[in-house]
Amino acid sequence: MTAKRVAIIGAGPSGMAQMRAFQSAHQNGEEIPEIVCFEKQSNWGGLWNYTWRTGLDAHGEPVHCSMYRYLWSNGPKEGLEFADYSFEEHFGKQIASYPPRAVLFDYIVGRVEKAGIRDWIRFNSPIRWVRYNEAEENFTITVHDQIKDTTYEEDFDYVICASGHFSTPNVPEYDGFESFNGRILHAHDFRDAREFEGKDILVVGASYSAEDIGSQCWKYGAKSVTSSYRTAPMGFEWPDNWDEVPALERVDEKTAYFKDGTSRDVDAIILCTGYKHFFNYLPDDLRLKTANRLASSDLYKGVVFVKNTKMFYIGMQDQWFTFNMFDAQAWWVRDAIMGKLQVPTDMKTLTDDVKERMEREEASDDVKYAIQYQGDYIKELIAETDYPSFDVDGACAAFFAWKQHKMDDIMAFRDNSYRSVITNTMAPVHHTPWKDALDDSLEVYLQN
Ligand code: FAD
Ligand code: NA7
Repeated sequence: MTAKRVAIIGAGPSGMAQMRAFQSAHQNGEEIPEIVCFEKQSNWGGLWNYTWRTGLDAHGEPVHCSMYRYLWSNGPKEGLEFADYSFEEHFGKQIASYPPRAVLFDYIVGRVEKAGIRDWIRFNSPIRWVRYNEAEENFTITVHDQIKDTTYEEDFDYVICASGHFSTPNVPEYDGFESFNGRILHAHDFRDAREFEGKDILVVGASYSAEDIGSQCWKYGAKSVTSSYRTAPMGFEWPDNWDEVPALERVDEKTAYFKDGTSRDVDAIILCTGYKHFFNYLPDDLRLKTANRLASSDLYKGVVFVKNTKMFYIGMQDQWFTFNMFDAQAWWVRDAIMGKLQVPTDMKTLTDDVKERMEREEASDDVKYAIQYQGDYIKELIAETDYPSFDVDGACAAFFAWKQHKMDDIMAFRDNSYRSVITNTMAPVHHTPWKDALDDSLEVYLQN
């Protein structure tokens, strides 16, 4: 019998978790399917693979990266640590709790380098199309080899979509945008906060991107930050030169007008208005359509596509937990594919599971409830596989403390430290307060 073939789309944190899951079974002497991971970028790491580019990449593909220079982890690393590869194992010591992008990139790459799975990945290989063949019960994937500039097709028994959902911007338009004299950009195209030094900026949105991009600009010398919310304010105690105002209504050449009748002159407008789940390589019968939420539509156990149970999705939820949740999902999907876990075959069982998850998510809009909800989801999945169990409630506690630290001082929450739930050691306090740490290179960050 020939080995089953599994295609993984994307070598970001989710795809890397999936490869590590299969490699770990292989390491334990189990027979695993043939794995091929297709990655459109020339390196792994997904969003964490930083580029200065915006718009189109060197091959004319939309740039995947939505991260920016000077991005530091927006939550404590104690909430995302891998259970099978601690920060201490990677860095040889415990490190401070809010690592900059380059440090986290180094960490996630360290685990897969140790696993030796880079050969499973075909880089510079965007997926163009996926088709399910009813008769053969398999998939045909069309791939573009950007180096040879050829397209080819290959067949697989299973497809795991891990292409992320924070790269295609949701871009609203407001009256007057076409005649505004300054720059208008979406968070996806924001790169270097120094561009806005001395400028009055308007940030539209009230979630993570608005908070963090506004904070970056403030840190690197923006003259003022105005943030505008549609539904509810972020509600932090902002610095003196930061005002939070109601919804934007329109702009003219240099002035932004808000719902409460106030207005102010601004030099640039940054739309921190979120992202779309966007899969232009998937036909209707395989394409996930969901809002950015904790209980995704149409995913049994949050990973199996109910309309075709040979198709899986990793990392499609809104995220409190990230790397360790992708691990929990990846181990579960591996075992479903290897027949160690049974996926129901009747539609009602599949969709009842989705419905139950959605109702439970909607039962409360309390933040702690949401964090615990996602923590419980991780516990549920890892209880069914051999992923090393860890103190998920301890990680939830780190998130609760983080939330409080943000309320205490939004420009200083990253100066706190937390205890690892993997190695049980306390992180050191970082050597420099976040607001003064202008050089955030790996070398400087690790000087503790
Ligand atoms: P991605 O990282 O998006 O990776 C998807 C991969 O799929 C990419 O490599 C992409 O090139 C590839 N791909 C896409 N389309 C195709 C195709 N057609 N063919 C082949 N390959 C394809 N999380 C944290 O834990 N901490 C943070 O501080 C944090 N900050 C964030 C800041 C920003 C601005 C954003 C946008 C997200 C942040 N996140 C953070 C969350 C982030 O979603 C996860 O950390 C993680 O990157 C998600 O991994 P992923 O593999 O699911 O998706
Ligand atoms: P989010 O968390 O999806 O938030 C999007 C924000 O944009 C949210 O505040 C929305 O307001 C707002 N929004 C969306 N559409 C509009 C329009 N049309 N007008 C005004 N405001 C709008 O995206 P983020 O980019 O902040 O975060 C995504 C990930 O990046 C996250 O996981 C982080 O780790 C980093 P609403 O509250 O719906 O009124």
